[in-house]
Amino acid sequence: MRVLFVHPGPLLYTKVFLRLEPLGLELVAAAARRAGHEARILDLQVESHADYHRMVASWRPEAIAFSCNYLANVPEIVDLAKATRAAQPHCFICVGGHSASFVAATILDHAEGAIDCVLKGEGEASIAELLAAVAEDRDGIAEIPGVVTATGEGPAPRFVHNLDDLAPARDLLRHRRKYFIGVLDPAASVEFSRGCPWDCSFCSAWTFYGRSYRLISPERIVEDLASLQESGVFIVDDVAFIQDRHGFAIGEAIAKAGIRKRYYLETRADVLLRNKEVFQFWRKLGLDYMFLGIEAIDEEGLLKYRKRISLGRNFEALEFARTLGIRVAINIIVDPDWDAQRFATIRAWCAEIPEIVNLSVNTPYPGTESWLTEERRLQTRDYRLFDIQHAVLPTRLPLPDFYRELLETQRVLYRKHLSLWTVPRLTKIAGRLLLRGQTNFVRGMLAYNGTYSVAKMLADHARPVAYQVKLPEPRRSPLDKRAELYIHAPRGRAGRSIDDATEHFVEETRMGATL
Ligand code: B12
Ligand code: SF4
Repeated sequence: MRVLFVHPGPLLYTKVFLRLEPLGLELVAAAARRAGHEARILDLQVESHADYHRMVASWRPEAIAFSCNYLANVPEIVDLAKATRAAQPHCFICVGGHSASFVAATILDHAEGAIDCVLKGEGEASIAELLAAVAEDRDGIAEIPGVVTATGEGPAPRFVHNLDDLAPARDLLRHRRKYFIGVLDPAASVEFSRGCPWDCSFCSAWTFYGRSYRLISPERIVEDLASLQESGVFIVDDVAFIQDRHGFAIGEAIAKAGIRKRYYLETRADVLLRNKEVFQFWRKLGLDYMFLGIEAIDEEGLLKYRKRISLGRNFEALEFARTLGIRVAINIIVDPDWDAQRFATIRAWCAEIPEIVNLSVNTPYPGTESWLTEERRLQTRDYRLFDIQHAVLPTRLPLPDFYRELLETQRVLYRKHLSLWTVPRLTKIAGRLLLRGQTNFVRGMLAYNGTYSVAKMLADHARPVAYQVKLPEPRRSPLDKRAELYIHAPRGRAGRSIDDATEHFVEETRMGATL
């Protein structure tokens, strides 16, 4: 069958700071190709809707599979599906990915028959079976693990048997040089592990994978890295190097193979402090950029996000990260409840520290524990605003003032970040990238003012809303976590490839709300 795999368009963030290779979609496309299908990928982060419609009209795919990792992309995907159904009534249309898995039935409702099914969970595990059923007997699709149709739901999604058996179809991307993060331009995405053993109530990384944590072997990772043209590598793991042994083993295999890349990763402050030597070793291998989720700069804020780490440990982690001599970015969660004074405090604090500070607005997401357990007063249910750049919870300040403060703070931070670079490195790096024909980083910098403006943010809120996020039913009984929360059923300790000491460390630092 001819199968077109589609990644939806960019969100606000992607226009300025980074744009990443759609690794999950490449893995699913590879599984379809292995099963004998002809696969193509279209990434709307770098191509247009006109390109999409042209491809559908000329290539006439028999099936189209959309990737929906981000809730904010739901309306775009539903509208594309409706337009496609009108033009090609016999084409089978399905949606998969992180967010789609949590709101599968609602997506089908919005689509009014234009989407045949949502395939929940890891796409590689069932895509071949789904496509086989589409080719032979469309009525049989409801029997496939993870499938949700308008009339019912199949068995629970299956895990991929062994992550080492997978290889992304990187060759199917049509514009490989468009992916970057900051000065790592171009950058490819690589996976070292999958899942997260912690259980933060505001996060859906663990509910998707049933608190499992699986590793990819150093041999397989080296093979993948060696095949990459890109000098930059974005490690997509939720928390990098949880298990020190794995981090060392990958590093040693990379050193032995003589691979030289520049890496970006994200980790937790307590993991960084626990596994200092691993990060020092990776610095020598080319670790260039690290993202630490600090979330708040006061105990009250940490308590709010129920982070089981003290402020002191967070600052200790920052101190250590500084000794590595790499670029460190930290994330601060902006609460819609903040007043002007609070923004001013953050601006003053951020001006004093050398790190790049990223602001994200506290946004509740379906798929998280807090979505189901906490009373939510949303001021909007417009999917497109659930991108952690807009405020979907009611703001204490009038909305225009909130955005004014937010963007002013972001602008101060961005200016600080740029000035750190300007003298004289930024100009040199930008020049070098432009000479190599890599314009993503420079274009991103130039796009900042056009992308982030109070008028534009407010206009985003004023758009007509065709589809609204569905609120959870009011609770009458306590949360049944297994039934209501997880996409992949938890396998307990056996599902986590970590040693006992690390399991103990996770137990001590997780929120402890679940299995
Ligand atoms: C890497 C990452 C990014 C990368 C880019 C990812 C990309 N281009 O694909 C960057 C840094 C750009 C990013 C940014 C953001 N991210 Co992000 N990101 C992740 C992260 C950590 C891993 C994703 C990943 O690559 N995993 C590895 C691959 C192999 O898995 P995968 O993509 O999920 O694909 C699998 C399945 O989902 C499924 N699948 C995927 N597509 C399809 C398609 C079909 C047809 C099928 C059948 C199956 C299927 O099968 C795949 C293989 O098993 C996830 C957390 C997580 N664990 O999922 C958060 C996550 C997806 N991001 C999140 C958020 C909030 C954001 C931002 C909005 C935050 C911000 N700072 O502004 C931005 C917006 C990005 C944008 N689109 O513009 C949230 C999503 C919340 C939501 N419900 O919408 C997550 C879940 C993190 C979290 N814990 O809350 N992100
Ligand atoms: S440590 Fe917490 S916030 Fe980070 S990915 Fe895991 S569950 Fe999510």
